Amino acid sequence: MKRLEWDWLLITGFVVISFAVLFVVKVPKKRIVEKEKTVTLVDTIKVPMKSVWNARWFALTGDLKRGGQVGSQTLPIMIDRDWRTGKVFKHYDNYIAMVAESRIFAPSSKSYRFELGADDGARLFIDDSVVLEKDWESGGGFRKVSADVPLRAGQHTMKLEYWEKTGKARLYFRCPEELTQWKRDSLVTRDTTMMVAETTVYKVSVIKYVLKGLLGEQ
Ligand SMILES: [Ca+2]
Repeated sequence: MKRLEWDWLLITGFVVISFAVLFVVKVPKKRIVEKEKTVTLVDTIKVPMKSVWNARWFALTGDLKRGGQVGSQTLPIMIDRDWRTGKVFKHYDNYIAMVAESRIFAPSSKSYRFELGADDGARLFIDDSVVLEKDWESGGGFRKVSADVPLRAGQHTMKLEYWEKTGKARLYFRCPEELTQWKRDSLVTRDTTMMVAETTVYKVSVIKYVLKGLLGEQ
């Protein structure tokens, strides 16, 4: 075989092998695609809140101190219970005491009127300070007391203490309705399906890649 024929054979072989390699070798390419996906969204919703009293009842000792707890109950925030000489809680008609706690929310900074009435003794705390007291030490027949209490805007805690020794029994509490209803922010999550842009890496053979480049295809 002549030298020239060998050269052509080598060149042809080289071209054929090169194309074969180009077809086989893959190169990675990126593209952005839209995919339908389930995503979790977090929303803020307003939850209506209403104040209630979480009350615990105690036996009252002979020296007018709270003894052991005898039960608990939830009471509406506005109280007007007139037990007269009947049962106050469970089978207790005498020597019974209560401690109730609640939260209120002042819509603006100003004074709000609170009323308390009791037979025998009661007192009201707001944020751990006594703001109203009805015969707490001495007891006695039913009587109402009231006070205008300055509150800064926002949430406050209330504690109501009450005791009944003997005879008639009654408890009364009032405060502005606007303090007892408010809305609280609450986070909720929900799943929803939406189109999401996503980068996908895929491989393309070199020859197709070159041809696409030449043809201007994406
Ligand atoms: Ca009494």
